[in-house]
Amino acid sequence: MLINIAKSSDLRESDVTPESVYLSRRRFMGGVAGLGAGMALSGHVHAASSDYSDVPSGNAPAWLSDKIEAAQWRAVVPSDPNADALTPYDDASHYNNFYEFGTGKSDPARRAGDLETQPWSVVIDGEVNNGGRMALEDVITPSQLEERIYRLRCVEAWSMVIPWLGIPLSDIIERAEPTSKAKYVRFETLVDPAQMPGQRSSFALIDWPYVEGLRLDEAMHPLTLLAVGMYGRELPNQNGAPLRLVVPWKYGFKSIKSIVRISLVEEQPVNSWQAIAANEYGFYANVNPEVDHPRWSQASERRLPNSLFNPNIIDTRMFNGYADEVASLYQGMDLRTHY
Ligand SMILES: Nc1nc2c(c(=O)[nH]1)N[C@H]1C(S)=C(S)[C@@H](COP(=O)(O)O)O[C@H]1N2
Ligand SMILES: [Mo]
Repeated sequence: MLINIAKSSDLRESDVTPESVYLSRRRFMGGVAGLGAGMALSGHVHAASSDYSDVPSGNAPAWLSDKIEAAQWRAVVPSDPNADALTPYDDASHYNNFYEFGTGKSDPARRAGDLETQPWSVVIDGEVNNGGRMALEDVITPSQLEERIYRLRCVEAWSMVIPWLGIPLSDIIERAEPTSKAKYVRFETLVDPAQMPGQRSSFALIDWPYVEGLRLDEAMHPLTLLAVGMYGRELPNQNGAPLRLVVPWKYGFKSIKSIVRISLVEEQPVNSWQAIAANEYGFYANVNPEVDHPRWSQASERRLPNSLFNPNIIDTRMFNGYADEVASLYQGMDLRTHY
């Protein structure tokens, strides 16, 4: 797949990190990383785990710690150095949406801590020649882990900038060998009411499992990531450990957490939010400042962290600022109808 990542989206490390971190990082940079087929992303080799001294260390299995040590830097956040400072780890890990653990923003951090994520397996099935149930380690280790700094824009009009560690979803799809019938990818989150209190609530809106979907070309796009970590460590449970999707040009609800099943399918999947309110949430969910949600304007967003005195409201950008990379996927489509 030949994709040219436009220059406007290159980000120098000096753009997003405080100078001290940037300087200490320099000694890790060993040159330009081996880039994926035909991709023009700029990159540097560095030791990802060395850069986040204020981030609490987690409990990664050995295979994942080793992968993180060997992670490659590949910066792809569009480039406003002032607007796109990294969100502090503490905010990114304590202001979450993860309805399996409750509907409040602080519920996931308080209630997801005991989720058992080791061992973890993922079923890859549907229209594939090479599917089956795989240990997470076997899903991830054949690929090079990459660090990607992306904006995350929730449809509730708040946003963050997060350094993910993950692998391109396309790696996994290619290894599964989709058949010619495969047109979409469907994802499911774990169902385990014993561990997920939100799934025990009789008031839950969601008909579990939480489901998401992508068109196959969206899933194969080089920006689409399956994350196993953030801020140089494994994912905290509240952020979707041990495996979550990251699709930076779409509203946050597309980025499904704690994935246990990836299916290649012929028909467009119905995602959970679409099933609840199809007039409010569509299948595409591309960030679009010109198409408002019935209850929220999408023209601007609140960039975290913010406060009463510093509301930190910024303009929302088309495709969350990734238009150069992804607009061509939607050529000829009416984005008002396909919201
Ligand atoms: N399984 C599952 N995945 C989910 C959600 C959820 O409730 N359940 N919430 C989504 C929403 S609305 C957003 S904005 C992002 C939030 O990701 P974060 O908590 O890592 O910032 O996760 C998405 N993935
Ligand atoms: Mo969201």
